[in-house]
Amino acid sequence: MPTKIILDCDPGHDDAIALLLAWGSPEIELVGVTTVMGNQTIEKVTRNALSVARVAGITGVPFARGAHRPLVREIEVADAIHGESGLDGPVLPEPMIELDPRHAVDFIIDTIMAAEPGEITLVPTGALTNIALAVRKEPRIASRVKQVVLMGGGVNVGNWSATSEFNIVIDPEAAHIVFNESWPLTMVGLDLTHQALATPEVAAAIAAVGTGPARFVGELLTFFGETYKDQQGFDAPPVHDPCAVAFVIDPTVMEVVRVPLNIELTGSLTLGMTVADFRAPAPPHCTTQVARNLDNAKFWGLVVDALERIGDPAP
Ligand SMILES: [Ca+2]
Repeated sequence: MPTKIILDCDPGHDDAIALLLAWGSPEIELVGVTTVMGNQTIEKVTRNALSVARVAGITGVPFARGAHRPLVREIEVADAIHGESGLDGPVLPEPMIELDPRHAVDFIIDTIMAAEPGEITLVPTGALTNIALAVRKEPRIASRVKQVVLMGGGVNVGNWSATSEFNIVIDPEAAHIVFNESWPLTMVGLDLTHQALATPEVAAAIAAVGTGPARFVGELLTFFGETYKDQQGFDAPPVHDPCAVAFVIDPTVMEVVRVPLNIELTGSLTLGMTVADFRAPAPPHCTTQVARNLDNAKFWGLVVDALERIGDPAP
């Protein structure tokens, strides 16, 4: 039985690859895609999600637009990394599918409440605004989801500040809500995703697939690689978001450790830090875990296999 997921994303170069990985993997049933502002405005990331859907030939999956700003703070976009469109590099095709009329928050609630308990896994790869709003509006979703597997945060590593990762720090209040809920939560953070580098060997393996979607990913990685080199000094770009999807496909792709996690909301230097308490073994009530070592070959194998399964969809 495939795992049913809702991908909550802000495409975003790595979000786009996460969406392709989810769509091309038989272990996953994509029951919905929701968008949240982050890498760019909600209008741009939503349009990008629909363009990626066309590239991948995604049909029969609802797409719903979500939060246009963080809960408390002003919006902060990552145009230095993802460009003016949020998905600079390839030509983005005109979307073919219509958005679901519901707000993402209502879509998430409706989908989880209509499913069996333990059926839906939430995979957020952007700010946690939609997820926080959903669980505040309908608290029963906390006990009905199977788990939350999110890309965000990092143990003692940041990318938007010395201590903090973009998805968490742009809406730390939302992250605080999500990390303190009762659902099982896996944090796939920078300490893991910085091991998922799109090296020239990875780019060659993707190019060898030889399809339109594979070329699209190649163009995404070229742009992403340039901005990551300029802005963050990486020789090869870390491809964060597909790591969370990969964990749902095959949990053996990374090592995880249970540890209490919480979000810093008041630090003058550490706002949005994901604080992990490793002082003692995790207590029995601890519902959070953090991803550590990545099986790099297995991870990129999943991405290449997904692209091969997607093939060349009709335009
Ligand atoms: Ca993202």
